[in-house]
Amino acid sequence: MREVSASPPQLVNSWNEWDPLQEIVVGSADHAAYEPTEPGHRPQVRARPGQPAPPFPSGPKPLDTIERANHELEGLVALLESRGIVVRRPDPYEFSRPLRTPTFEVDSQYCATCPRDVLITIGNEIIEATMSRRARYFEHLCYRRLVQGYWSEDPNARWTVAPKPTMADSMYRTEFWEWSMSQRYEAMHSFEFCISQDEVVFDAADIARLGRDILVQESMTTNRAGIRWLARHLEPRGLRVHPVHFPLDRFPSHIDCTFVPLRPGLVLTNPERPLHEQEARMFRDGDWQLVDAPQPVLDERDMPLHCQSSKWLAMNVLSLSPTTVVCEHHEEPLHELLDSLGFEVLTVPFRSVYEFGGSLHCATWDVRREGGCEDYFPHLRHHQAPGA
Ligand code: DAV
Repeated sequence: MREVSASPPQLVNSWNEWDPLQEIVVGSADHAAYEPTEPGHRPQVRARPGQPAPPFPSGPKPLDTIERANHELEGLVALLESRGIVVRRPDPYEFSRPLRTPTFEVDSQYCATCPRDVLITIGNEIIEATMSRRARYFEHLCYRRLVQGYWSEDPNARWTVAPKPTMADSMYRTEFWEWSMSQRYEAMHSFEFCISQDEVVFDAADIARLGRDILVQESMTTNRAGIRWLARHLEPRGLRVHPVHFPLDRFPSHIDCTFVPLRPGLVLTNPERPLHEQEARMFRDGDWQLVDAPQPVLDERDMPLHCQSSKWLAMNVLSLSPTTVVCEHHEEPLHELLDSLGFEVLTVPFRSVYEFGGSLHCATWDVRREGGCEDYFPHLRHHQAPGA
């Protein structure tokens, strides 16, 4: 007689940004290329004072740049493994190759350093984002072997691929890049950026998970149709999708340098990008603390030359549990703040990864954390989410 087999493993389970971490994917800088100029992105070298900015490079990134980033990524892997966390890595992919689809062409692709932008775990479901930039259209391929594996081994895992947009010229507003600062200021409250509203577009990193409540930032990488798609997909499962806006951020892209939930009742916020007054109500009414991050150690002008993210990568931290956070090694003012809030602060150097698209939260994708779907905002019980 056959023995009754043990219950199948639960491999895919993550409901929020802070529950105890068990399994995670850490990105890689292997075969990365400089991001190309395209309608959804205009990379620029950071001009040093008194010097004109040279043109942004193209083609593969230099080997020593890649090696430095990989070294720091390995440091993160070692730290996570020393804490008993299972770490997986993406498959290699040659990013300097051009891409040609029926609706667009682009000279090269980017990298597999930031799985956070591409994939998100919501409970037992893995969602592959539509993506918003041409050079990142096929980035999911670096993670397909892993996703396929999770899906095969965990019979409860769900795997959803969001509809791929055309990324044709018509999907973008190229004039966005020519707007003057005063035009941007005027446009601040209309939340119109470089992608139009015609197709479903979102990057996974515009989403923050708080149990039943899912925040999605409207941005240069996520439009209103993208948020509607997520709401229609998730709300029948009992989740509440909240579009969120940070009116002072004129170039918003990805929520994790702006609004970073750390544990039930506490969010690390960006003092230069407050949450829209009305949207902050759910936090105030639920007695959540919104605590501003201190100024980052690096000024904008000291950030790495080819880094397209802001100095606020400083607050792009990774939670290992509601009491343990990993921060970039040099960000001492932030370490002190988190320490005073009762966290154990672990650190790794990570600045060499910045030009590959992000810091510790961006460069990871949590697949499994302990815990289930909690309602951290019970006062919203009668909330009707818009857009469904
Ligand atoms: O503030 O520049 C960067 C996010 C990178 N994935 C910022 C957001």
